[in-house]
Amino acid sequence: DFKLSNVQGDIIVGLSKKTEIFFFFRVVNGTAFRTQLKNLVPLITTADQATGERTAIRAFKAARAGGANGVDGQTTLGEITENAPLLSVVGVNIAFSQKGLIALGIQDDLKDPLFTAGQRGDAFDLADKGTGNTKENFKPDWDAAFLQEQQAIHGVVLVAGDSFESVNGKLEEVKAILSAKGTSSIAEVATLAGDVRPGEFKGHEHFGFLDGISQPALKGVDNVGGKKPLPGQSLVDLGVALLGRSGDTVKGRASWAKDGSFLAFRKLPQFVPEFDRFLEEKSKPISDDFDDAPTPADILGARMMGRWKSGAPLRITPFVDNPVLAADPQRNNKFKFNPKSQEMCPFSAHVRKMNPRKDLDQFATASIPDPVAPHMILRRGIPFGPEVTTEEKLTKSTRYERGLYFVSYQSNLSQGFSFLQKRWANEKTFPPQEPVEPGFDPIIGQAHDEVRVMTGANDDNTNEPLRLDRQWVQSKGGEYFFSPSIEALNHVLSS
Ligand code: N7H
Repeated sequence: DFKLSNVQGDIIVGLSKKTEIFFFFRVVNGTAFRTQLKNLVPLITTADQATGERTAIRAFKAARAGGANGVDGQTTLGEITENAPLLSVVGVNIAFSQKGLIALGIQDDLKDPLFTAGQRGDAFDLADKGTGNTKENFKPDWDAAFLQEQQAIHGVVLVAGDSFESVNGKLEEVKAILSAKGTSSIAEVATLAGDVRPGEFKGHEHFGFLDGISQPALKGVDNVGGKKPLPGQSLVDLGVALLGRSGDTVKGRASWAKDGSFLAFRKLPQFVPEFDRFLEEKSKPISDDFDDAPTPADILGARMMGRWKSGAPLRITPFVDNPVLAADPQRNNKFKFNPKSQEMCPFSAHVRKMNPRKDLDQFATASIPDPVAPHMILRRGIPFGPEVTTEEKLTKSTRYERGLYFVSYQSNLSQGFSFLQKRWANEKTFPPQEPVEPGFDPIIGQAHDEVRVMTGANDDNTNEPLRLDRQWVQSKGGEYFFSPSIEALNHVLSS
């Protein structure tokens, strides 16, 4: 009974995004909102529409390249954004916080305690920066929009597409529907806009690394109708992403929650000049003199990430970048780690912490053959903020806020985003490698009052610890949302 047309498009396929606006709102008139939402549903981009857009983009690209078709099943951010301006594609999705569901009169418990409590309630355990040293008295250092108590965020409209004009135009359409007949059912809490980076940096996040390479493939979606996962791509149960599907182990959820997904939104500013300065100062001098020898700073950055900026994985090419390999979807994700060694890629490297391919095989069981699979998330973020200015480069300090609007989808927040942050990124002893302590994820690992340390940064002496002077990614808040199925939007949330 599974239909892509019943699932919001950002969850399963991903909306094509060169620009994306996150419009955070509160419901001020629940009755009016329920009526107006009914008229909004036809604007919501479903997963089958999003698939159609990708196919069109791929065909367009193939035609322009003069024949060869793109690789099916996966379109990189770069591929989409490169062509989107000529195709004009705009998508809309909507999701609700627990307080939002209550404002609509929905009393059902979705059985996800982190969603119920809201992200503010998880901030201390995520080890976000803030004041107070207990969960009870903790006040995170977040942007005001995410700290509102009286004016709490009830929902978010995501509008993504090829240009700010088209995306903004679509958002105006959405707002008009939600204020039809002179009754505005919502009030704006905050509007945030993200942009894919310009020119040669498209698809790369602000530290410079290519993003969006590795995503899980979903059973029943990515392995049917002639499609198959890319080499190295994990094929996971549909229920890892969608509630009520095989692999969602939570029982007793309301039936209307089926085919919805929890959306974790995080505003994650990145301190880029400071990051670059660290790489320059702390990398070990090298005397490599072969063609294309990377700089010491590039080597250290790659060891912290587990991939070169091009996207090429260290596990395949540990000493020198390989942009050709990086650009080949048949090869750029086809690797597993050697659980015994961090010579080629540090145990704590961001991509190894977040997907410890083969490192956890000792924990495999008959019912969970791949212990990483239940923790996989669909990543749908977008960078925000301007390029680093010359002045910032010279002074090596951040003046203009920039970073990542992180978005992930999962059927269970305490298995997905929240788990990855707390149990793997922030956990010094993960992956378990006694007597070696891998240390923090140098990119996103967080600690309240501890200087973060990683090992494995120096490939000549992998046990040598490296002090990570500061965090270069620092959360400014966010919220947990539920992105319902189209049926639920039509028949349960609206009236
Ligand atoms: Fe990460 N980055 O650009 O530096 N991430 N991430 N992430 N991340 C990945 O493989 C980045 C964050 C995951 O399957 C790549 O597609 C930045 C959070 C997962 O091999 C790069 C930030 C969480 C993967 C980045 C950030 C994750 C992944 C390699 C914050 C979850 C896939 C590209 C500002 C809690 C791993 C790729 C795999 C990959 C970056 C945040 C999770 C380059 C800048 C908060 C699961």
